[in-house]
Amino acid sequence: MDSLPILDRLEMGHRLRRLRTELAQTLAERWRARQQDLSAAPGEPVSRAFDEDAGEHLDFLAGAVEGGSLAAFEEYARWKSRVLASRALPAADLVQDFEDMEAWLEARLPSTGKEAVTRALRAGAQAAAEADTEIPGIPAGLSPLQAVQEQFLRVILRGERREATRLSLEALQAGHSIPDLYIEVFQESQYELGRLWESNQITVAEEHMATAVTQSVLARLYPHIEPTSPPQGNMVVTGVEGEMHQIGAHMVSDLFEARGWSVRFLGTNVPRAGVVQALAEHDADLLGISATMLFSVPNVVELVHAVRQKFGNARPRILVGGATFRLAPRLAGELGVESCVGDLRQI
Ligand code: B12
Repeated sequence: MDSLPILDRLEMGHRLRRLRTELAQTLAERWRARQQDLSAAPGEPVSRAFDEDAGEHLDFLAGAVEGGSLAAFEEYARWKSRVLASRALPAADLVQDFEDMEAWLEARLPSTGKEAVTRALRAGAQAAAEADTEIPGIPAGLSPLQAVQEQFLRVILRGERREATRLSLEALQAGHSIPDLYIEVFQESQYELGRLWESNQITVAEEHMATAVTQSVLARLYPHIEPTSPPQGNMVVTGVEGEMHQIGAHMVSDLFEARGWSVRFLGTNVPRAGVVQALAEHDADLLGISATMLFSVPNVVELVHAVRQKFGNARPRILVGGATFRLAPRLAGELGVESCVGDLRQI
């Protein structure tokens, strides 16, 4: 994976994604055959959503290959193990899935890049076999805003928009800064929502509701952001096509505005042509691209390419951030863009 050029990795990712339906059938057949062999074993046979699992395995495998990161697929294997274990589904199936995939893909992939796929699957199988299925909680005792954060989380999980706004404005009046509130309270609560969903303690609907409350609080705080620095230039911030996670990009937009940038925030899942048009209309000096999911790698590459093709290499500067770039840290360098691999505190 280390030595494979990015174009070869993208080509391999594309091939892998096309095998989705066939792979789902194959994993299902192999799994059923094994269930029959085990039919004397105690316990009810478990049904599995093969379309979903095979699609997810391929999406993340492709993303790891495209991003040039073995560690990203290991991270997926650990995450998926935790998700399965917390839903009382057998995490051991995952190791078997990856072994089945390796055997099945052997005859279906070209030699260029096949080794990268094999290595990722083996690393994934090992990570799944060794995975600790305990889900870590919020690091304790780190923030003076911890009490507010805990209260905020309880309130958003109940869907109480008014109370969430009141709490946040109260913290602001008590002298806490907007960046501190964003990171210590909202970001930590959002990350905790993820862990609660992952460990099957909240439903998708509860997670959506809580996120909607956080978004409405961000909107209520916006008028309190006063640009402090002298004007820095024009900026466009967007999430890539296919990417639904928007709050990170939203926070980045607000923070850059506070630092003197004139920001146009496009939201997320924006088609490439729309981003290019917005850059031209806003005469942008800087483009901020946000991506969370590993499977967003091809859309990040295509967006950077489209921007460079239209405007050249010098302007706008491009800054990327979000979990995708933490998982695939070499990608930004390969694309010739700046990156923020941590959170807003690093900017
Ligand atoms: C809310 C949420 C959703 C919502 C998003 C709604 C919305 N309007 O944003 C919805 C329901 C749409 C969603 C969907 C999915 N989600 Co989701 N989601 C989350 C959750 C709980 C919170 C995200 C969030 O708000 N984070 C808070 C922000 C502030 O943090 P941030 O994005 O990291 O941003 C900071 C930095 O990264 C950085 N940054 C970010 N962008 C940029 C850009 C620039 C330019 C810069 C400089 C910096 C920067 O600065 C920000 C501020 O510090 C996360 C949990 C998590 N750990 O993030 C899961 C999570 C990301 N989701 C996850 C999953 C699996 C999914 C789905 C696949 C679920 C599914 N089966 O459908 C889909 C994928 C959809 C898609 N195509 O994108 C997993 C990913 C696991 C993995 N292995 O990758 C997570 C981690 C949950 C979990 N613990 O299991 N999700």
